[in-house]
Amino acid sequence: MAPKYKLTYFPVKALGEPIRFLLSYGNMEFEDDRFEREKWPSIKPSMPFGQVPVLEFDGKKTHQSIAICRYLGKQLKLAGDNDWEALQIDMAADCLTDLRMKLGSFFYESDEAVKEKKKEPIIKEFLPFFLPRLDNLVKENGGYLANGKLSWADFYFAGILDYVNHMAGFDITKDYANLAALKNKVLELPAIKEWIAKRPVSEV
Ligand code: GSH
Repeated sequence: MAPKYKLTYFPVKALGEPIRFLLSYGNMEFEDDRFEREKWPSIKPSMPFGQVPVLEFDGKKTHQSIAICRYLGKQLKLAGDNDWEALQIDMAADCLTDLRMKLGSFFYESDEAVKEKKKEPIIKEFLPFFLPRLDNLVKENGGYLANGKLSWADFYFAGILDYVNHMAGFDITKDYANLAALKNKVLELPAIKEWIAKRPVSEV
């Protein structure tokens, strides 16, 4: 029988990987549909809002990586035990989106001179402000992003980290022991280790 879930994405980790992590953690069999970049123009019109990742199940296409992770988190009891806990998880996840968007705001700039100009305040001002706070959040939460326990936001963090590091140009956890430990904790989960051992190799 075909797997119940099909994840359609570029042949990279990036925004697809947290979803792959959660599906793997939940032992939810999925088709890992990675398409070649040249095929994207013909695929784009069939995606709900012309973007991926898209997770298809029960005959429906779902999109928006955070929304999908929140949904899977609920299925896996990784979404907090009450509204307050869910809010803590959402806040952490939205911080990660802010981080990704900040880095993307210079990374995808094609004019090298403009790129450097946009990059400087993000690397020199935004990251030194943001990363200690994120690290401290993990410290205050006993090694997790929220509520002193594992949540879908931790999978989101570990899943997008290679992509974030690639855009930053260095490992953002290098000076932040709590962030590095959180990454390792997620990557060392048996189901995630098993997924990483069998997933296709990709830089980002
Ligand atoms: N907010 C969306 C999410 O979190 O899923 C962003 C999705 C997104 O930016 N997808 C990119 C994409 O589909 C790839 S990472 N790019 C191709 C395009 O927009 O044509």
